[in-house]
Amino acid sequence: MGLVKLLKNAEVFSPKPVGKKDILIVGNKIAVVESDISVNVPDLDIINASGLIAIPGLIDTHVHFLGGGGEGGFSTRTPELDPRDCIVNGVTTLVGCLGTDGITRSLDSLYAKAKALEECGLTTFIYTGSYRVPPVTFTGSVQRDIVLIDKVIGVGEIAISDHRSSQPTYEEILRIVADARVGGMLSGKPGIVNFHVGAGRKGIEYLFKIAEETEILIQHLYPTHMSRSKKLFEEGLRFCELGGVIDITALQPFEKEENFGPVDALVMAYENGLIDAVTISSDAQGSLPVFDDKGNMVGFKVGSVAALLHTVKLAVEKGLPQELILKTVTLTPAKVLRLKYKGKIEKGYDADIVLMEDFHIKWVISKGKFLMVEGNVVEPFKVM
Ligand code: FWO
Ligand code: ZN
Repeated sequence: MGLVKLLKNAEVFSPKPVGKKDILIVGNKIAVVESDISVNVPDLDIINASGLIAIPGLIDTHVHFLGGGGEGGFSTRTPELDPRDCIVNGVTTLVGCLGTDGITRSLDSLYAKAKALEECGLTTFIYTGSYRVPPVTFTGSVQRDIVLIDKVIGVGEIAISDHRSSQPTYEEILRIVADARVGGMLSGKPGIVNFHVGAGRKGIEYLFKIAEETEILIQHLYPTHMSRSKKLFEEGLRFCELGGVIDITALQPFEKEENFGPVDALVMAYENGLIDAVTISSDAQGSLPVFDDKGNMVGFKVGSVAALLHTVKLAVEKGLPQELILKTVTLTPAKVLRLKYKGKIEKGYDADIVLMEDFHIKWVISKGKFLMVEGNVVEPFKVM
């Protein structure tokens, strides 16, 4: 495989639809997106992408790299992420987190797994902390973690309004957000706090208070699981009207959309003109527990990265504009994470490109490297 690759005649969604184009890749970058590119260099890889659509590699901002779970005892812990799942589902950039179990799941292991996934050709980042406040950290301070640990881009998933949270006070949450913001400023990172929002009645009350009563910019507040209920999502849309971005958890391939779910949320966001303020993440490898009214876990499933494209497909089949739905898993998360060169198929951007036909992925290119060729995942995998 050479350093120069030419994808011919793809229907490009950048995510804006730009029609049939050739895409020239040089090294790990997109060099040109044009019609009829002809280039003459040795070792040129030419891929005939006729009949395929090209979308930017998907960006998943909430993945339990190590697995999570444990809410029903040790036997309910969930398995760690297999990089092949990411490639098969077109996810090329991921942010890893710890969840309920911040005791037996460590930040050191999370960092190591993020490096392992990077060795397999993906782009990874992590949140410091876990559900609990005060947050577990590498260095004793979330601000130092963000400034000194290269892959740390923020704090999360900090649980609020949930029977599994540490019942943090508003002041504790405010201090974490303030430290994340300055940590981000000092290191050129987003300095976001990814909040796990449970079903509790206080919803994202704390986040509104921070946005409305302090100098902290709303972009540092990134609540997830916001389509957990219609009521919570409506509260989330009000947060978007203040300039915030909210994240919803994708519908897992094995789930049925009950009374309210992510696709309903996407329709509601679209109808309110707020689709650009919504991202979708998978909660992959996290546990999706079900509790009875006494708070006992009565069952659980495991999240999958497959949920991202699955939810995009369902939303498109429901008639929502493909380019706007694609933005929720490409350009919008890239903006939240302040990844200047991700989330678009455009000159100068990282060559993270997925070629697919009817949502069946045929080729995956990540940072200019083939990770999937004609439907087959490419070895070598340094991990597995
Ligand atoms: C969500 C991750 C939940 C873990 O509420 O937060 O439990 O640590 O593995 N998952 N607790 C899933 C719902 C959004 C369906 C997590 C989990
Ligand atoms: Zn969560």
